[in-house]
Amino acid sequence: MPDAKMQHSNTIAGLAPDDFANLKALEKKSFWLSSWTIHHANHIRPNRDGLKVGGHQASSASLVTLLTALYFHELQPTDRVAVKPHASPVYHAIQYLMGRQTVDNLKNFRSLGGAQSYPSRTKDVDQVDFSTGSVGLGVAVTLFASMVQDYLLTREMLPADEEPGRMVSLMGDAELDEGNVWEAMLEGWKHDVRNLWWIIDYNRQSLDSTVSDRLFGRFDDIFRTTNWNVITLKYGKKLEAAYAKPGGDALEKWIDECPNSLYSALTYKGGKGFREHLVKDIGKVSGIKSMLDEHNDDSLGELMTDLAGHDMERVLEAFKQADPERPNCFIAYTVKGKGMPFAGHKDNHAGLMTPDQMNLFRDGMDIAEGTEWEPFAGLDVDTDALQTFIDRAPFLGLADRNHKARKVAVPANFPMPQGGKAATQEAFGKILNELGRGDSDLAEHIITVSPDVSVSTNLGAWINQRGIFDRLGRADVFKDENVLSPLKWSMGQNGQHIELGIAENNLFLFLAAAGLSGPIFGKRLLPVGTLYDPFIMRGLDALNYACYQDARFMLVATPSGLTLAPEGGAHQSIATPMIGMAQDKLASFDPAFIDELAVIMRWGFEHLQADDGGSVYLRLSTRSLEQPDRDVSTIAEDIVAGAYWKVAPAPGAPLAIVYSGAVAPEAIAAHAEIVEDLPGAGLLAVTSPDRLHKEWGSARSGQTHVKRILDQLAPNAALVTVLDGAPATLSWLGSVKGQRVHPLGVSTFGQSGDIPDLYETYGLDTAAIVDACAQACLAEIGG
Ligand SMILES: Cc1ncc(C[n+]2csc(CCOP(=O)(O)OP(=O)(O)O)c2C)c(N)n1
Ligand SMILES: [Mg+2]
Repeated sequence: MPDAKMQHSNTIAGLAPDDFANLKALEKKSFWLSSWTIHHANHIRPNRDGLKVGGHQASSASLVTLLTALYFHELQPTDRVAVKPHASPVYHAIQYLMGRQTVDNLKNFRSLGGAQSYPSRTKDVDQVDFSTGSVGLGVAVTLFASMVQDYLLTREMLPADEEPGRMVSLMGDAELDEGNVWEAMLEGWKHDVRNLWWIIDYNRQSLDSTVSDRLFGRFDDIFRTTNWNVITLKYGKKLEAAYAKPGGDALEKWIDECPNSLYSALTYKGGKGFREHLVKDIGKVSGIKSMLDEHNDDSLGELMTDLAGHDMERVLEAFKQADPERPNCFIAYTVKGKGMPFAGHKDNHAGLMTPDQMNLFRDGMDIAEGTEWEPFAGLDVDTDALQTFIDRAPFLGLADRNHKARKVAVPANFPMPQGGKAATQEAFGKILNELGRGDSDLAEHIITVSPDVSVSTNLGAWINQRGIFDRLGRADVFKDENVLSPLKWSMGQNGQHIELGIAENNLFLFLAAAGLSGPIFGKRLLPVGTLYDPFIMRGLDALNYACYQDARFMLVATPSGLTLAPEGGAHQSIATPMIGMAQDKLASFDPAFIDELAVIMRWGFEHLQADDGGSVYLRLSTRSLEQPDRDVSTIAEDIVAGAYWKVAPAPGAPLAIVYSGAVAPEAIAAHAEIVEDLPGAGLLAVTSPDRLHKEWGSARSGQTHVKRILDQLAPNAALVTVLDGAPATLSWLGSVKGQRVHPLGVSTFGQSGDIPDLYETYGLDTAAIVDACAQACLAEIGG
């Protein structure tokens, strides 16, 4: 039987020589097109505002070989990729060659409607799998996507005959400085993550300079400690051949020990610089002199920078070493700006070739002037065969990479917790629990997730119903040992709750991945994530990232505000209502009563699925309030639109108290006091400052919900607004009709106390509201 070596003797890294030549041609073309796209945007396209356009030629050059190998050969239709943000031009060039991107978009790179600076799911036309931009986040989201895929696979929600996809991140080495990457790694380890590839573009440079040698020497160890399969792609075939010759050991030792900064500087200087150092350091070692004599400066420079991340054969071989049952980390040594005049220069991050340098570069690429955008200009392979090779790329097997997942039915009537006194947080738990009892479509598709605050955010009952997910299953030791607990904590393959460690970035990145489950995996999930409201700020960039990708999830933030009185200032959120207002693709609500919450949650599960919908943020409270006895259906639409009259004003009334959230009792009490003197005063409940403002802000003219509401007051009426949060959240209401606003709220850090003390201290109590009403009545318009 012929041995494996014999069988493959006619192939290069498993490819027929012609295919390999095609891949090399596409590598050259992707390199050219990405460099040219950036050059065109900066030097050729008219510039109207004088601002630097930018683009990253050096960072793109670094990843050309790896991206070419992946897209034209390695990637399968079910694989999903997050591309290093500043390698966007290479990504778009490759999609162009694959027929998924237009030349016009390349010409318009970084201008309105053109290819985006950083790959974008929502703004690019070429079906980006995961957006990137804020370094570290795109890396980690692949890990959570892999967890989501395992969830779907384990629960038999994906076709059994389909190969699971690999979630691939192509990352810059400096992305490893972002703590969120390590947070994700630890979480992934706990969950036995697999089908995951992180390919590190190890060019040993960041934005400002070269990166520290000390830390980077430890990375592979850290990965291995958490069960990653680490594959290092260090030297290319040319260098390996040189190492096999006399003096090769000394040469290899010299490169291995060369500090990052020196290696980068010499890469920039070229062969001459390397020669000087090699002669000085190891020139006397037998074989080195003849090795140096074999090379002129150019070819010596080529040899010394022959790193494996630029060697197609080595890259293809390395991909074969992946282990599907473990996460894989490829440390691919590369040169930032490889093949460019500023290769290795520490300042090359934003470097652009000058027009003269570009002319030389173009000649070197065998491209005639005027043929710069032609897909196959300057290539010395048969172009028909090349086109066939591209068309055969397995990656293209999925024509539309954005699946259209079916909608999940949302019951018309939602569970409505009853009871005289209740808090919104408690009601949230009850609503989920009620949903969890049944076997509705909705309950099947909800997945809850929390960073170690499941119990304290009231997910306990739901977890008891539906279980914690673990793809391998883990026993509930406390239960097995008969230790009594109201909470079941066994983890199994049918669970619908994902328990994360305390790391809010991980929560939001999980929500991003699970919230994209429909388009990415073809199976819609409705993720509900809980955390304490103030800690939204810990994961804010990841939240923003999730929204930017149009991931759909329900964020339940509780407890919130001063209402969390004994917990002290560090736990009392102030700015979050304004975050909720300003964050795109996130409809935020601050309900006071539990029937409002039920209405909002029902609507929310629809909104999560609407084409023009988005995610939903509920700011809840542990404060127990006396609940109104009413039929909420008559005001359901208003609750969702953002406001309703709790007590309608007399037509043309001079004053209204406007409240949002858990300060309702104080607002109600203050209103009861003032109507004695001002019988027509109104009491307005604002359930969503965000939705109210958004509709008003986007309607340049005409009626809006908030206008209709405020029309009922006098044109010069006073609005005393109050919420347990930043007062600016409601103070804009004065601009709707030009009415006067007296904004109450929390403007300074909280502290421990009980609600009466804190509300008095921060001016949210009944007396403060009544006082503000009195002042408003006394004040002259414009006074
Ligand atoms: C969160 C965040 N902070 C800062 C930046 C600005 N920035 C863009 S790229 C970069 C460094 C990139 O270094 P590396 O990841 O090694 O990529 P390379 O260009 O070397 O391939 C920085 C700091 C960013 N994009 N995101
Ligand atoms: Mg780098």
